[in-house]
Amino acid sequence: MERTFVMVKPDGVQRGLVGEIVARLERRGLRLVAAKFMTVGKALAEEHYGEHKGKPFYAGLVDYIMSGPVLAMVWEGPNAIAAIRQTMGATRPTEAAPGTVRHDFGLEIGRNLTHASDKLETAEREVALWFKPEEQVTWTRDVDRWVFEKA
Ligand code: DAT
Ligand code: MG
Repeated sequence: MERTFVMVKPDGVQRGLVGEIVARLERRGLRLVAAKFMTVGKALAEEHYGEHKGKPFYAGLVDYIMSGPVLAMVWEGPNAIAAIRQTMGATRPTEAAPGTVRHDFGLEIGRNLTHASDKLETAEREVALWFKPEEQVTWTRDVDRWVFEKA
């Protein structure tokens, strides 16, 4: 079972797509572990996107995630990292597969609606950056055995 960090970015919130995006992850069978609706301060924004520091789009990216409230979440499931990246689609919406969030709702790379951790090491770092251990809920669902081979 993997845990991964997911965020509906300010454009997704402003456009009323929180429910749509959460619904897609729920329908996929993933299990919600933590969520908070919040505005992002500069220190957190810079730390979150630290791997992109020095790139030409870094300042714009930091401003973008500070530009309005976001929904920060942790989701879990078998292969949750790859599954959620797939549901979100490629970084550039015009390269995202039809049926993905970024394809279905996006046009521009700087307004690509969501963030999702890209690998195990990043997921561990990002989950810990955004959520304290006590904010993460460990629980089971009656349906788990119909979704997870090993519940
Ligand atoms: P992802 O969000 O798919 O993990 P990433 O980690 O490579 O993509 O980049 C983080 C964000 O930075 C991405 O969602 C949008 C922005 N970004 C990435 N590459 C960019 C580029 N070449 N020009 C403008 N913005 C870019
Ligand atoms: Mg990334």
